[in-house]
Amino acid sequence: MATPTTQQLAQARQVIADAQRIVCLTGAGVSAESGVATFRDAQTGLWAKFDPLRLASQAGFAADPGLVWQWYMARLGTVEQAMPNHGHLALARLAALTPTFTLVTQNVDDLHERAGSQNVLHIHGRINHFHCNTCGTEHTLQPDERTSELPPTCLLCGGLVRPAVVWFGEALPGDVVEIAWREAERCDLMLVVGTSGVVYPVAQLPLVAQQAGAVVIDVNPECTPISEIADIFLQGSGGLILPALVGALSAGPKGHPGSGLSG
Ligand code: BV8
Ligand code: ZN
Repeated sequence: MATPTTQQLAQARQVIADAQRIVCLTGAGVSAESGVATFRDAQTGLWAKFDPLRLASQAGFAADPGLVWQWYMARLGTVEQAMPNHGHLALARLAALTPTFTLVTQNVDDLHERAGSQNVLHIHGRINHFHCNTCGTEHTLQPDERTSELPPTCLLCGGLVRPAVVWFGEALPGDVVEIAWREAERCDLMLVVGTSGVVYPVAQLPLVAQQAGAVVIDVNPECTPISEIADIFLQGSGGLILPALVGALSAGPKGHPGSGLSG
């Protein structure tokens, strides 16, 4: 696998140091080094014979609510065991050093928050939040429900409880979409990490930013449709490249010639 050249890294560092408004879009790849399988790698072992697009859908839940519930409880268990990695930590540090930083994640895990990131925009929801699939009433997960064969039932209407994630065919949270698109149209830099860029409408965000004049930097061990349009494609893992990009940044005011980059 190719690694970024010193020149590419230096160019990316300068763009980051000069950026006043950054939007960062992350996908499953940023959590891979924490032991949370990516969506495409999730179907290993027990779940190998199940299509994630089917499991993560109303149709899948209607057809076999127990199977879908157990899949999410298995993923929740993995997420809770996991720890933020150097990639998550570097993004939290970059946010602290950037005047306006918006973190949009497709991930349903809470590793960005546990790394210290604030106001994380979960555009596809969160796996550790629950609500009734019928009336929407929020539900607090009880310990015994984690191992139950079937999803819990809603205390208000008796409907089935589901994780507060966005399933395929479902609308994204309007308030989050509004902020993500607005900030994408106003940012200097769109930093994309660990996404295959195949799920819509989120996969459009880097193009929205680029068409509004922002620089797009993509970090991924594999070349994806987003890598193709990126101004700078840094081929490698988030856990290695993000600290290399952010580590050099000092706490000085951003945007001043040569500032932000120590040593
Ligand atoms: C909707 C929550 C309509 C659930 C998720 C336009 C064109 C084509 C299709 C569509 C379209 N518009 C809509 C669609 C349909 C569909 C869609 O996009 N289908 C795809 C599959 C073709 N979109 C929808 O259904 C959306 N809803 O359109 O509703 C509507 C509108 C109004 C009113 C009513 C309805 C909803 C989409 C959201 C679905 N929910 N997640 C759950 O998690 O269980 S999507 C889920 O999958 C994730 O959130 C994420 O978005 C996606 C997985 O992608 P990635 O995160 O990128 O992960 P992946 O495994 O694919 O790749 C990992 C990458 O990391 C790789 O590139 C790898 O190389 C890299 N990597 C690996 N290791 C590392 C690394 N990178 C860095 N460091 C490492 N160490
Ligand atoms: Zn209900």
